[in-house]
Formats: sequence, C-alpha cells, structure tokens
Amino acid sequence: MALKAVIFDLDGVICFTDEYHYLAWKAMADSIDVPFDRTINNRLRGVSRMASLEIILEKSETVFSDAEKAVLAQQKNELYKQYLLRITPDDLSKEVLDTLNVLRGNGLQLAIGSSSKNTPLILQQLGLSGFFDAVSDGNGITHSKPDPEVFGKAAGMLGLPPEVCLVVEDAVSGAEAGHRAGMRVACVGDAALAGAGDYNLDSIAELTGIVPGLM
Ligand code: B16
Ligand code: MG
Repeated sequence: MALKAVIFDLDGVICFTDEYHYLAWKAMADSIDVPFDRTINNRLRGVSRMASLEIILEKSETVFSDAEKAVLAQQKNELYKQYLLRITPDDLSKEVLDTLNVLRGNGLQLAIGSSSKNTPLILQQLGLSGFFDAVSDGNGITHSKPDPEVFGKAAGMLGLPPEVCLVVEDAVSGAEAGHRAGMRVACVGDAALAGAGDYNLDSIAELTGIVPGLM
C-alpha cells in the first residue's frame, strides 16, 4: 500500500543521547560497584529503562529488591535529565532536519515512536516540540520494543493502518517492533549493519531517495 507516514525512533535516529545514557548509567553502576562499560551500554539501545537496569545488574553480586531497583533507575534518570539540559537546537543535524522537511514536503505525516519517557524533554531541547504529527513514547506504553505497541499507538494517533507506515530505527529490537507492528522498516546505524531493515541505510538522508518510490 502507498506510504502515508514515517515513524521515527528518537535516540539514535533523530538525536544521539547514547553518551549521556552511558555516563548516567556508569555513575549509577559505580555507586553500587557493578562493572559497566560501553560494550554493555550498546546492549541498552532501544531497551526500556528498567530492562536496561536488569542488563546492568547481570554483573551484580548483590540481589536488589524491586523498591531498590526503582531507586537506582531514578538515580540514573535524574543525572541523565541533567545531561539532557545540555542539548540545544544546534544538536539537531542539518541532515536530519532537511530529511524531515523533504518528507513532509512530499505530503507524508511524520511521527515519533520512542521507548524513552524523556521524549517530551528531548524534543523540547531540540526545538521540536509540536513539530511531529504524533508522538508515541515510553509514557504511553506498557510493553517496550521489541513489542510493537509504541509503533501501533503512533499509527493509531495518525489515524492510519500499519501498512502505510514506514518505521526508521537504529536498534535491532526497534526494527523487530516495527515488523511486528506490520510496518515496513528502514534502518540506520547498528540495526542497518545487522541487516535488520527492509532498507538498510548508510544515512537518514537516503530516505528522501527511497520514499517517493513507496508512495
Ligand atoms: P528513558 P529510543 C530508548 O530510546 C533508548 O535507545 C534506550 O537506550 C533507553 O533506555 C530507552 O529509550 C528508555 O529511555 O530512560 O529516557 O525512558 O531509541 O526508543 O528512542
Ligand atoms: Mg533508538
């Protein structure tokens, strides 16, 4: 079916907050003497906050209660939010902004489908509050990627069936979520290297070459 909307993952596609996630999780892990490095951090891409904590605690000799885990996750998130305040509209790349504007100019609806509960803050920092036709994020879902819920909700907000939506993702779990939602998937970054998408791109700008043929 002819494409009508593109649903973008946020972290790793529209912006790059990996380093801030890493620094905040590292501080949390150091505080409980659990080893944590960038290799483990890479496993957290597209994964929800609590699932990320469980991955980090695989290396812990201490068993934490659910209440203690909630405190650890909050500790990480408070520090992460401090880092997010450093983001400015200058951190939105020209390539990303140009791509969004070209796709919208082609008549497509644009949405966000992100696991992050910090999506509103990140969009605000980037100067993108109110830019997207729909924002589906970690605040409105009960199951995180690879569950398709976040993308299904985005399509629902747009009033469109999944077959007319293209998901853009950087995480393999996100690509799986897009496919399970019944959508076509274009990948960049790690997910593209893994060949997880129907289209595996070197850069997001390549979307402007592919999308017109799908409409
Ligand atoms: P938060 P995405 C994901 O965002 C990140 O890739 C992942 O690393 C993070 O753990 C998750 O959001 C939850 O983020 O702690 O801010 O709710 O890639 O789905 O846009
Ligand atoms: Mg991502």
